[in-house]
Amino acid sequence: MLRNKIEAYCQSLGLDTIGFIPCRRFDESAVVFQNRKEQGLENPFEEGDIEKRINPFLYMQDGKTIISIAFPYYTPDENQVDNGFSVYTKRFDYHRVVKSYLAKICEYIEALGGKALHFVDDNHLPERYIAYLAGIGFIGRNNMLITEQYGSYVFLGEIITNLEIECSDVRQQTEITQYKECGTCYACYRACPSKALTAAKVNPNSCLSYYTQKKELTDDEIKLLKGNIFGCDICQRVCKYNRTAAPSRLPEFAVLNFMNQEVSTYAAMDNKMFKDQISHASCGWRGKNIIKRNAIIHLHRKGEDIEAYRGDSPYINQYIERLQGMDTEEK
Ligand code: B12
Repeated sequence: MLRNKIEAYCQSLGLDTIGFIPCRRFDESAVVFQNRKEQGLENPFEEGDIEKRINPFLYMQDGKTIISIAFPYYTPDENQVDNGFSVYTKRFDYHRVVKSYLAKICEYIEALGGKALHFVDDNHLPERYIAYLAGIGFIGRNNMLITEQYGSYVFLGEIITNLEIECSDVRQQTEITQYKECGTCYACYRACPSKALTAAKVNPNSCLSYYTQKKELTDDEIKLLKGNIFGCDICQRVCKYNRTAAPSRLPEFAVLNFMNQEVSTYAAMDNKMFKDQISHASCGWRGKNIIKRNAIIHLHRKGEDIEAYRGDSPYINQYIERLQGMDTEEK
């Protein structure tokens, strides 16, 4: 059976959380995306054109099956410095790592006689929804796709193929927002400092992860950053399903030494350090100055003198001046 062959090949690469759904339009998602748009909940990093988000045939006209694959990335490491970088940013750029695995699986599918296209984050399809339908995991109140084995510390990648492959059991869409697996646990709602997660709505525009990536921050947003330099894991750290998460077996996701340094190193980062090191990590795509700015905010919050980090960049200097007139200190 094709499915067994593909699963066995993925297993040989160390990937064991895989699901298959028929390739179809996600018309039911259009309503969800339209409602969010109207409520001002669409995030600037999301695709605004709904058709591109719900129609996989735009990417492969004769697509028959979508394969969803989870890529575990958490590795416990006693020597980790808590420096404000979220778990995923301390590793090699996941787009590149995940793509390298998906490209091998596509080659395998092509050898079986099919066409195959792979995606990670670079398509506009709803990756969590697809993973949910494919049985990879469930959606938690923290909005994360949570797997049984690895908790929520997984990236999601997909392959569209024109091969007809036996699919996973169809899951009920209505169950998504019932959060059955979370039960009476509301730890993430309580922990989220900016109340991006509440019973009323999930608002990605007030997610701290988004603040760390935003070009311009208001004073309130600066005060709320809570020491995060890139990404935010607060809602994942408090999740009970992550307490027992199995470590990733993918060697590419080992912690990078250059992402495990003291905060002052990033506040003082020059172009060479960015180019040779940081640009290769998952936060690299956002450029040097946003990371540098957030590191300086982190130090100011700790009560440190940030004057020494002034340099050639008007953007950084302007943030230093603003911070010097503000009280951001950790209370
Ligand atoms: C934009 C974006 C962000 C934005 C907005 C996040 C958000 N809450 O939507 C920001 C920058 C804030 C962000 C943060 C993070 N992100 Co992000 N992000 C994306 C991106 C590019 C699009 C997400 C999107 O469309 N959001 C809109 C909302 C509505 O969709 P969603 O929550 O992703 O999925 C829901 C809808 O699709 C809905 N849905 C769709 N159709 C239908 C139909 C019906 C009937 C129903 C009921 C529901 C439904 O069901 C899903 C579950 O609720 C995806 C990649 C992708 N193409 O999907 C990665 C992605 C979601 N991010 C990812 C990660 C890892 C993160 C962070 C953990 C990084 C970090 N440490 O800071 C945080 C997590 C924050 C959080 N708690 O959600 C992973 C998630 C992996 C996982 N296990 O869930 C993804 C899938 C990237 C990847 N390829 O691995 N992200």
